[in-house]
Formats: sequence, structure tokens, C-alpha cells
Amino acid sequence: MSEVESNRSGDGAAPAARFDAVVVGAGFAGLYMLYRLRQLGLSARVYEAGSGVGGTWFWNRYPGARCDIPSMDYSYSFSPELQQEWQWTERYATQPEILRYLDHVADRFALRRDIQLRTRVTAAAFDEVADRWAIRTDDGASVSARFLIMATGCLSVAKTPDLKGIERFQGERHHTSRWPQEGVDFTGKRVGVIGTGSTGVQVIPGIAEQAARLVVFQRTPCFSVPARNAPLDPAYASSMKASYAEYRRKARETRAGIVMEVNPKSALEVSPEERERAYEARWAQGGTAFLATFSDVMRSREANETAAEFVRSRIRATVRDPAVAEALCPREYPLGTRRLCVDTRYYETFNRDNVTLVDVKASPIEEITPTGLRTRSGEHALDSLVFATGFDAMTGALTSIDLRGRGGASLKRKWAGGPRTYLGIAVAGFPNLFTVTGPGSPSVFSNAVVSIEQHVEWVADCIAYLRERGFERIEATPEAEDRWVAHVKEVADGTLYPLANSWYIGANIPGKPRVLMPYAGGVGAYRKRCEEIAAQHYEGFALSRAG
Ligand code: FAD
Ligand code: N01
Repeated sequence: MSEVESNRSGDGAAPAARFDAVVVGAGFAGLYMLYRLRQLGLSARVYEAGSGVGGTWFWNRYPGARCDIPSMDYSYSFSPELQQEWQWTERYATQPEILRYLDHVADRFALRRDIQLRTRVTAAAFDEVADRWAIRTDDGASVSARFLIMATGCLSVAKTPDLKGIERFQGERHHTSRWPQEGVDFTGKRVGVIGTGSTGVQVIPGIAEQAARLVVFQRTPCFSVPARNAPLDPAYASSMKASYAEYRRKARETRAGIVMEVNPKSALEVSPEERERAYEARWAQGGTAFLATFSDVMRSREANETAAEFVRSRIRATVRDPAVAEALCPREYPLGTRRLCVDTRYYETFNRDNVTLVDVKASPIEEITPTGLRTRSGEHALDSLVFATGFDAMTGALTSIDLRGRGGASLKRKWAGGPRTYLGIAVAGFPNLFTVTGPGSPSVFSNAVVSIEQHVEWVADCIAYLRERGFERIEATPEAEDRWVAHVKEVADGTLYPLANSWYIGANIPGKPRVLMPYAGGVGAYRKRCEEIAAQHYEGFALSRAG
């Protein structure tokens, strides 16, 4: 519990509440972090901007929202009881079901009493004399904590493009990640959706079924594979549960935090017939395991092109109008270098009479008018506009807080040329600050829950280590950070990712530095490195006692 009440005015009149740790965010990461801090007997407060827990699954309530990692993998493993009790109903759970799960976790582990909702952390500064963080929130309060743990999410800052005339639009407009809790009724409406990434691919089929007309404004076509979603087979769920611990252990050692069969063959060493059969089999199976059809799909441009051409052939076979099919075929980047989408009847939706695809690369958006959207080739009358336009990913949530480290140094300024971290978990110059799934860690290249659990456990172990030995401060050294940043870049340069204009490299935000932000070295290898560093008494970190 806090030692004193928080100082609401923040004017120094009353001492601020003191915690061992403050956690920012109450999604998968923040909830589990709080649980672990409690286990250590520490006092902690979680601040969450939303009016409920759940993070991604609280905010993204658009129709069709669901995970694309199978539910039995995309869930916590830390509590054997929890994973045995909880029953997922579908192969890929819907947003309401995942939110119910996270609400259940908050209740089951009695987490809510330390979570303050509807409160945004706006600033935090490290006090070098006290070795503590002073943290300010948007309700005017300030508190202090020994450790500050950012569980702010990689995809939590919604991005709406700055389109001319947007404020004059007289219809409804919604960003998919700020969807009204009461839902939106599109019955009888003319709806425009901007964006064809993972979100667009999920929201478009649902809106098409309800709306009178749907116009999809596509700038860059995506590669999408079928989900083959279905009710979860109880026999499969039972067999998974019978060996859950072993399965989870294996998942932690994989590249992406999920057990999947990786074909060791090259796409280029097999006959065209064998290649086609292999892609067909993965297509029939559904999901992101398509990327593992051959070992070199994500390493060799030529191998990748065989997978890309297979998906294009499926698009052409599905979409009846050849011109629309061609417009939906991605050509500008290798498959998988922008997140591979996973869909349910996405391409089929373009066969509906009430759906129109507008290529806004060929005919750019000029303005939003009071009654619709005008592209270079004409105006589309609309009652509703849906922005499936993504996020200021990975760094946005961190740089939008005024974070000040030693000597008042600003994190935003430090990262002006791209994020710099040690392991994606710590930042030189910012003692006692931890970033869960921060840039420079596998994060969005993995089953996020596996990466979140690994970071949370590493941070909790680190804090326990410091306390047991009487250390009050831990800070990444600039040398260790430099080496890690160089390593992340070297690994990135050996992949195809830099070939795409993706949010992975910051390309979706004007002016954002082009740096591949997630670490592409794989979850298993990364975990091993983190464990070695901890075992070597936190190699690359400086630890110090009071004074
Ligand atoms: P979040 O869930 O984003 O939670 C962060 C929280 O921090 C938010 O609630 C936010 O309000 C809060 N916050 C941020 N800044 C502040 C502040 N300054 N003050 C107070 N609160 C703050 N990943 C997968 O691995 N598999 C999937 O299938 C998958 N599906 C996804 C589907 C969608 C629609 C989206 C958008 C993402 C998906 N992801 C998926 C990624 C997903 O973000 C992660 O899986 C996971 O939910 C992240 O959890 P988190 O706790 O790290 O962050
Ligand atoms: O966002 P995105 P998202 N004019 O950035 C377009 C996770 N996720 O919300 O590419 C016209 O991928 C933009 O076009 P372009 C997952 O990690 C997972 O879809 O800039 N168009 C693009 O088409 C995912 O990767 C699931 O040319 C504009 C789209 O908007 C991440 O979240 C589901 C535009 C944005 O695509 C983000 O996905 C949902 C403009 N001015 C999300 N500005 C799962 O299924 C932007 N666009 C697990």
C-alpha cells in the first residue's frame, strides 16, 4: 500500500504517495507485472488511461476483431490453475472473449485494488538524489516510485491521418482502436473504410454485411491468409491442457513464441509441383504458419516471391472481377515484411455487389468533404468513415510521456534518430526504468504474450536481485546499449524486413526515423541472452547503492 495519500495538486504542499513500483498500462503486460510485484511483497500502483483493464482488447472493439495467434497459445502460462480453468471457445478468440479473459484475470488475482483507471501518466523524472522516479498524471497528482515500469503497449497510440477537411465531415467517424463501447450500427449506411492492414482485413467483411454500401480506400494492398477459424475442438483443448506445461516450454524456445512446424527445405530446392502442394497444404491449414512453409521464405527474396505469387494466385482465384483482383495483389514488398494478415472471407467480400475498392495510390485522397471523401478521380458520398489506419507503433506511447532521466535528459530527444535500448528493456541514462516489450526486443515479431511474460519475469527477478543485495539503482551502460543497438541492426540487415515501408520501420508516421524497431533474432535466442546477462550479475548494467 502507498505510504501517504497522493499529492493531488502536485504543488509540493503535501508529500507525494510513495510506491516501490509504478506500472503504466493495464493490458496483458501491466496486469502480469502487478501480479509479480505483489508476489515480491512490493507496493505498486498501475495507471491506465482507459476506463477498464485489457489494453489492446479494451480499445479495439471493432466488428471482426480477434487474435491471429491461436487462443490456447495467446494466453498467460504463468498460472497452471488459470490455464486449466479457462475455456476458449474458438480457435482464434474474439475481442469480447479476450477482454472477458483479462477481466477474469484481474478479478481472479484481486488486481483491481492497485489499478487506477481513467488516469494517464503524462510525465516522469528521475530524482538522482533519492534514486526514485517522480511521476505525474493527468488528474494533477504526482507520486514517487523506486521503479517505473512501462507496460504501455507497442500498438496503443492510434493514428488518424491528417486529411484535409476531416473536421468538416458531418457523418460519424471512428478509429478502429477507439471504437465506442456500445458498438456502431451501420445498417442502411454508406460507409468508407480507410486502411487495409490487419485491422482493415478484419473489419471490412463485417461492415460489408451490415452496410448499404461499403467503399474500401486502399493505398497498399496486403497479403492475407485465411484463418480457418472454427469452434475449438474440446478433444484438442483437453489434449493441449494435458501437456500444457511442456507445450509452453517449447513455445518459449521457438523463433516466434509459438510451436509450428517449420519445413527445413528451401522453396527453391523443390520442384514447382512440390512447392505448390506445400503452399496449398498451409493455405488449407490457415494462419501465420504459412510463413514457415519453407525455411527461406523470410530470408531469400527469390524464395519469398514463390510464396507471394501463390497468394496472388489465390486472390485471382477468389475475386471474380480481374481488375479488382489485380488491384488487391501486393507487389511492392516481400510477403511477411509487413505483418501477414489473417482473415475470414476478406477477398470474398470484394465479390459483393455493395462493396467497391478504390485504389488511392492511383487516385490519392484529396480531402474529406462534409458529405464524403474526394479522391483525384471523384467524390464518394458517405454517412460514416472508419479509420483502420494503424498506430504510432512501439515508440509512440513512450515518447508521448515527458520522460526525463539523469540530468533531465529527455527520452524523446534521445530517440530522435530512432529508439536506443539495451535488450529493449532498459535505456542508458534512465535508471530504474523498464520497458516491457520495448523496441529492440522480439515484441511484435512474436506471440506477444510469450514475450510479455518473459520480460515481466526478467524485470521481477532483477528487482528481487537488487533488493536482496541492497542495490537501489540499476542502469544500462552506454556501451552495452551501443552494442545491442548495433546487434539489432545487424540482425535486421540480414532479413527482408527493411525492404518494406511498414510500421515496423516507422514508415507510417511522417518524419519518424526509419529503423527496424523489433528485434528479429527470435524469441528463444533472445531469452537465452537475457538469462545469461542476469546470470552474469546483470552484465552491461551498472548497479549502485544509495548515495
Ligand atoms: P496494450 O494491450 O497495448 O496495453 C497498454 C495499455 O497502456 C493501454 O491500455 C493504454 O491505454 C495504456 N497506456 C499507454 N500509455 C499510457 C499512459 N501514458 N498512461 C496510462 N496508460 C497508458 N499480438 C499477438 O501476439 N497476437 C495477436 O493475435 C494480436 N492481435 C492483435 C489485434 C489487434 C487489433 C491489435 C491492435 C494488436 C494485436 N496484437 C496481437 C498485439 C497486442 O497489442 C499484444 O498482443 C498485447 O495485447 C499487448 O499487451 P500490452 O499489455 O503490452 O499492451
Ligand atoms: O494498421 P496498419 P492496423 N491514406 O498500419 C492505411 C496488429 N493487429 O491497425 O500501408 C490511405 O498495419 C495504410 O496504408 P499504407 C498487427 O500487429 C493484429 O491494420 O500506409 N491509407 C494501411 O493499409 C498489425 O500489423 C490483428 O499505404 C492510409 C492501413 O491504413 C498492427 O496491429 C488485427 C492512410 C494501416 O495498416 C497494425 O494493424 C489488427 C492514408 N492517409 C491489428 N494512412 C490480428 O489479427 C494509413 N493508411 C492479430
